[in-house]
Amino acid sequence: MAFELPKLPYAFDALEPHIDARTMEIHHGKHHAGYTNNLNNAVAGNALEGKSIEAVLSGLDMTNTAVRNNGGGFYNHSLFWKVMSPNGGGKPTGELAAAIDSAFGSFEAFKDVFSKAAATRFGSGWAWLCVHKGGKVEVCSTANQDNSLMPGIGCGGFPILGLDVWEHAYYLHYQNRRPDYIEHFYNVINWDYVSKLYAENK
Ligand code: MN3
Repeated sequence: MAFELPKLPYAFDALEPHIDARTMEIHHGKHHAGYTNNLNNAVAGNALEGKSIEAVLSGLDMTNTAVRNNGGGFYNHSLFWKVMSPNGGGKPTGELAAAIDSAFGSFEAFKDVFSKAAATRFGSGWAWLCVHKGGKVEVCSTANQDNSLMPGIGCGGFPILGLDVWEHAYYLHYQNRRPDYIEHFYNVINWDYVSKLYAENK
């Protein structure tokens, strides 16, 4: 069974004004579609074919750049669409809010750490909120399409919130103003979904 590009769970323009429709259209229809096709080509006819994406990434030979880049791209974007919502924004509640307060002191302090991780990632990559077994949360960032499911990333735990800081994610609307894009991201975060991932993977 080949990997399939997941449908966007909302319209291209649903996240405006924070993320513009044209960016969403190209990001999903060209970039994510490209990672998906290239991943399928990279696993076709070898031992990785038919495995789940989680199994592919967690057992990855990191020198296999085609699977590393495209498997990461496939997984990361599949998560990215789901952690955003036109009804998003606000703050987490319940046990995720408590874990964030415990790790960072407050939601505002978490935002500072997460925004800094996203802003200071040089070149292309992602900022993450991850959960460790036991429930502790951690912020980190990775280069390119790497994520914390891959071996030896040094950014532990399961990714429950990811922010794409590749220029293709924001350049049409924000040009070089990555910090503005990061600030607007908080208006579309789907904390209900992030909380669900927290509960399932803590
Ligand atoms: Mn992207």
